[in-house]
Amino acid sequence: MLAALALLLFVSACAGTSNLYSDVNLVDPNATTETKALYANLKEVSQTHVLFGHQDDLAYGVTWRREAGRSDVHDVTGAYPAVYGWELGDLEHGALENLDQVNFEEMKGWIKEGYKRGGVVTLSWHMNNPATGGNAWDTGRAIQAILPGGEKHEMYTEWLDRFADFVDDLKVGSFQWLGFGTHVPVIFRPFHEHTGSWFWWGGRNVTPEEYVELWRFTVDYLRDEKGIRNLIYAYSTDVFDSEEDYLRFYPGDEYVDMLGYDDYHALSSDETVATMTNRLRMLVQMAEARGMIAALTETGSEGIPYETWWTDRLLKAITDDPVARRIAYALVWRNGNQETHPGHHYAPYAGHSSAPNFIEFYQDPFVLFGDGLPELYD
Ligand code: BMA
Repeated sequence: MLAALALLLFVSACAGTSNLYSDVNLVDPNATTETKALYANLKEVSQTHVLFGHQDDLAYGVTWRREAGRSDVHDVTGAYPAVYGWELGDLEHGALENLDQVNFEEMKGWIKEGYKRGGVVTLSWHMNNPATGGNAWDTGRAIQAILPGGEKHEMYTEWLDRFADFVDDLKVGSFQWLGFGTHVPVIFRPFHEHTGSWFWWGGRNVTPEEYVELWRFTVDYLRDEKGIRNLIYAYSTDVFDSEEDYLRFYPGDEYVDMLGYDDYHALSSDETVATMTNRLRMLVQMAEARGMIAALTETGSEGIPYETWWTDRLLKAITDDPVARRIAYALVWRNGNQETHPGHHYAPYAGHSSAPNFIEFYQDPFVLFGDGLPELYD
């Protein structure tokens, strides 16, 4: 009996990692099987489709909060997004809720829900300024203070410990106390939009060397000290004009799994749609040259005033070029609740003027929502 139990435990411990995906070269060579599978499958599906993603989709919408099973995207199309974005800001302080009042324990539940539905999970982190005590938008210099030897270094590793606990807790399956269960793979997108100067980790507030050091320390710590095995590391800039521009803060191929960028500019007029296509083309080229995948990690039009934005701008920008169309996913930002953030929404809700066009976008065979996904974790 004991021997059988020991064998069972051994088999379950081995099940987490595998050499099945020997062609998947992740930052973490010991990433779980499901993490590697997700990467391989995203690479494949990106050849023919784009996945649609939405930030905070299950937590709240324009007119509701915390309603089981609800989603503005689902209200309009009858389908959930394929990619679920979630935000960790304030987790570092041990807060119960993130900076947008989403409870972290509930967030874990929604993350597992999306995963069980076959969807993809990605995490952003508007991390507070560790040196000044201000928020992510407090641009006081901070990186030197948190690197090894800096006066806030220990505090920073405590913040990463909290992050590690969070992603380690994203486990599904029964008999977890016996070592069973599966960690939900997560596309982790730290220190994003760093080519702009609005966060303490980017632009004029740092040197490229500092950024690279911070990135590498963070990855090394999570992978080697904490043994976190369910992360895909995404490097994600703001808008850029050239490969050189994009790679100015690049930590190196051995520290990055996928290339992304955020663009809230190019789709604000018909005239600049081609600018996004051009950027996506460059992005995919840079990714493919490294055997990586690419994604439009954030985009959107606040309030979506242009009724045919979904097909005439977003879909057009992605599909107008045979290379650009090989991005894996495009994610639009959150649907801020009307009570606290009137007008701050990036997906339609039932009755919104762009809803009919969003349904057209959903029905386009090139676009995948949650209901059209192939198996991504097998
Ligand atoms: C920003 C806005 C803010 C929010 C932040 C983090 O773009 O949506 O209201 O706090 O993202 O989610």
